[in-house]
Amino acid sequence: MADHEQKAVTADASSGDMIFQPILEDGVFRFDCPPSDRDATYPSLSFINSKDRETPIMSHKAPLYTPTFECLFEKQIVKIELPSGTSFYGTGEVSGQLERTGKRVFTWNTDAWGYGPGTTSLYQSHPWVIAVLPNGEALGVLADTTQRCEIDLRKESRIQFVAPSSYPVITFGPFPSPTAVLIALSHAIGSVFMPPKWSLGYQQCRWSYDSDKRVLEIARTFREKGIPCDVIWMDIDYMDGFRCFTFDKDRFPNPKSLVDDLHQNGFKAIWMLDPGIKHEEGYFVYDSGSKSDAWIQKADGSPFVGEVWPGPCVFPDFTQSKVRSWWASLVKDFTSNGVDGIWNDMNEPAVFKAVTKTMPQSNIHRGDDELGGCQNHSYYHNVYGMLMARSTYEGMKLSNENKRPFVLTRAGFIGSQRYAATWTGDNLSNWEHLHMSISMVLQLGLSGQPLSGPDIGGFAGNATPQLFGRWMGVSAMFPFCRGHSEINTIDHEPWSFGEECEEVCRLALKRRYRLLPHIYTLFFKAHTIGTPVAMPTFFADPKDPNLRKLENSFLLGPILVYASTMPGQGLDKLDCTLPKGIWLRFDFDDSHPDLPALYLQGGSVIPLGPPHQHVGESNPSDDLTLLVALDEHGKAEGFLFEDDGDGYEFTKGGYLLTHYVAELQSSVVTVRVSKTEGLWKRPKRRMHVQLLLGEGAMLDTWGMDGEVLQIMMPSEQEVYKLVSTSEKYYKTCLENAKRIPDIEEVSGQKGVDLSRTPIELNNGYWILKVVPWIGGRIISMMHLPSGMQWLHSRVDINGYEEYSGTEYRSAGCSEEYNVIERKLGHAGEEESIMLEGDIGGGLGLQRKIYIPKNDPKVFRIDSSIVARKVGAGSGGFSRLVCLRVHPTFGLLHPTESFVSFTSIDGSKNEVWPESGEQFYEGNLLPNGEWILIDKCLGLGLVNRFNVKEVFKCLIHWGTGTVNLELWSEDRPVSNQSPLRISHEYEVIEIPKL
Ligand code: MIG
Repeated sequence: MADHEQKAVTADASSGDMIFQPILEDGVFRFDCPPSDRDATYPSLSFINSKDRETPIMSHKAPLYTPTFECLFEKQIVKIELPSGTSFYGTGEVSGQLERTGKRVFTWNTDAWGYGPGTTSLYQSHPWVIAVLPNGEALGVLADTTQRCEIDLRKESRIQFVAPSSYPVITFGPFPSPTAVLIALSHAIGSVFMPPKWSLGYQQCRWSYDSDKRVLEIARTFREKGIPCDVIWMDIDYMDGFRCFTFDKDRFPNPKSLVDDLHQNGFKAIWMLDPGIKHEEGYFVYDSGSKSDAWIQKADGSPFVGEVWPGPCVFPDFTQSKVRSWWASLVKDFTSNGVDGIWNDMNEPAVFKAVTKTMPQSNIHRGDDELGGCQNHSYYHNVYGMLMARSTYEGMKLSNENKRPFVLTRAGFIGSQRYAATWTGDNLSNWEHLHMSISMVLQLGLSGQPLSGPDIGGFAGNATPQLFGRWMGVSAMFPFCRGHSEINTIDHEPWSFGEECEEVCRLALKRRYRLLPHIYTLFFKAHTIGTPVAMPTFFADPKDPNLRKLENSFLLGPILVYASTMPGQGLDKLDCTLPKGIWLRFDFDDSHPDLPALYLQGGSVIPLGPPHQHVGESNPSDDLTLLVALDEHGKAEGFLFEDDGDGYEFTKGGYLLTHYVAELQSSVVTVRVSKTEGLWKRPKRRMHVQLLLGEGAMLDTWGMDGEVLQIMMPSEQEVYKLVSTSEKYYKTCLENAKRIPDIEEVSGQKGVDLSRTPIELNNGYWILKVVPWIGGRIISMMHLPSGMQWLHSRVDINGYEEYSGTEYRSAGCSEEYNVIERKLGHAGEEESIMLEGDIGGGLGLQRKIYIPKNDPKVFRIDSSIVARKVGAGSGGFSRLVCLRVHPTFGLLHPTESFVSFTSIDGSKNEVWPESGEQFYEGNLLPNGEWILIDKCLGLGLVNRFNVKEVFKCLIHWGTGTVNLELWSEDRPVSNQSPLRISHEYEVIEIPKL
């Protein structure tokens, strides 16, 4: 940087403490940078009432923590320093560990197919952090900007946001607990819409049930097999040529009658609507949208056309109220086909054949003034999905004021819970993703969105029986519970993985249905008060630092769910860490090693219903069960919310909220109604009280709901006996349960399943996951110091692979490796693995991957094609072969990534995504190294190689990916002349600005 530039920067820079104003309620503050006028900030899109952010309130409190700011290069950097021992959460829909310290994410809604634990931008944006202080109090911090925002939690006890100037920062608290922070947050951003009760049942989806016949067959099978289910989903293939608001004439000739059939059997139907509208004259949606000038524009004012499923598409500009009404009226008409819910996909928005995977940032949205007015796409990108969901929600509401809309959206922004539920996108069918799904659901809940869940069983790839069963077991306890799978995977229904898995799924879902009155009550509270539904375990005792990183368990209200996410390790081998206090295990006589354990917190009462097949089957006069766990003072309490399960009568008093209490006094436990609310009369029904004693033991009694019930507490000795008998019984149940066989374990010989289990190399700097599968894939390259996963893929596609041919996915694609040697050292020792594959014609592909002891920052790969038994007839030479190294790196910031190198002839090169595919040979070949640079992260991945071995280099930019390929020359090999390429990778820091 030249001197004069340096000066200009310094003069321009401003920094200091942010100034505050109390807003909303006691303990909530808005902070701004003093030199930038408060009024220069854009309107809030996160707040339910954006005026609340602009309106100061009277308060005598002053903030405890004041953020500092710095303005540099039109970026506003905000820092908050907190006491050491603070733990971070939130940041919305994020993969990886639950406790966020050490992590950095970027809010930029991205179609993140097959994401990994290190992916820094997924489908939704929540510029929001909850800091749990050492004393258990919590502070919430919102960077209220729609623009790309870096949330940097890499430094212990420090939050840093970086986003374009100017934006306000809102702090909530410190309040006494993280729950109190979430309640206060809901006053700002609104709470979750009240879900119809059926949407809390199990839902079955796949891409796609592609005919009405198949849909009905799936529905029938659920009923025949006695597996509860409420909803069947229609993915994109129901449409006529992917045109939204149409139905395929052959496969879905009469949607109305299909839905009637489904309804008759107690199922609801949900249909997909994408934002990409086929650019085709004569198609009614295109024509009417063009007439109302509804499309997002390019910088030159013409409609932007981008490719998605239907081919060339235009995109509704949901930032305009006029366009939202237009869309809502289409939705309204669509709903008359008996549509119960709508699924909004691809609304990041995702665009094919673009390296950024989305539309150009220079596109123009002519947004409403109250949203920020006319702006380019970078301003509205992160809220596009939320505004689409909002418009869809409004359309459903228009069609029937007396039904609650149900919308599921893939993209979202903090605040989108007002309109839609969400799921965690295109995950992978593996154990790591099963594990991550717990934290992801929890983080969304900590970021204002309580209604979420993963694709159960995993979207991409085929599940194994045990993985599927376990996933169902955990997910049956998640707020949103839906099985889904990608096109071309094997069947992923609960009965697709053998009878043991089917039984586990049946048990898991029956549990869920027994708990539905409880889950529904939690949602009523979430909707009316803003309390969370699924919470991390530490919520039970935020002061206890030992709970803050627990990822295998979570709370569903006062229920603690404890799951194993390790293959082969069932519940029987799990050591549960429970919060302090009383936690009493219970089950429905359904304990199984592949299902999670359930505990009820002392002091709670929860309502249970009978195990129905679907929500519509239940009615108010069903027997009610109360599960009671007394606290150390012999007391317990809890709620049951009941209403029509749909519609809005509940807002006019049409409901019954019952507060039950239990109390132990002189050896008698009395259970009674302490308070009720709402106009509904108490139904005449029997009530069963089950008093938990621990280890599954219980005492019970029957009576009528509304009356006082009593249970005699036996002597301590007797209680002890009951508990130990029950414990023994539980152990026998677990031992005798029919476990789900694990294919990965049982197939002892080499083969598909065995070789698909990754081998991990880990030296504290790099974690590499290698599968000796096609191409000898490295499926994950995680660099610990930067926290970045440079490459991640499925076992069967992409990642780092090597072929013995120049054609991509050629015959070479069948090159399967065996592990022939493996040294997994302890920290500081060399870690290595040798792989070998037979490529026919007497040739072998050999590869050694190792992390040298003296240089742990790099890892090396030596590969060669060697002659093993080359026939004498050919003079000891093989056919022509080429060794092709083919790594596919994931780009976290496709617009800010490029490849940099100096050629042999000394020329310097920067290769950006626009260049598509480029070969370099001869003097233009990189001189022994090239670097993949991510400007946004300030990091580069260096790839060094021996120029004598490399004949050609290829850069190929894909959709959010880049291949940096090394090709050997193309020649025959003999015993004396193998083909070889040795290369290594290292991560370096690149100065950021
Ligand atoms: O480009 O509609 O995440 O759930 O099945 C893929 C097909 C489009 C992505 C969604 C997935 C859905 C799929 N969609």
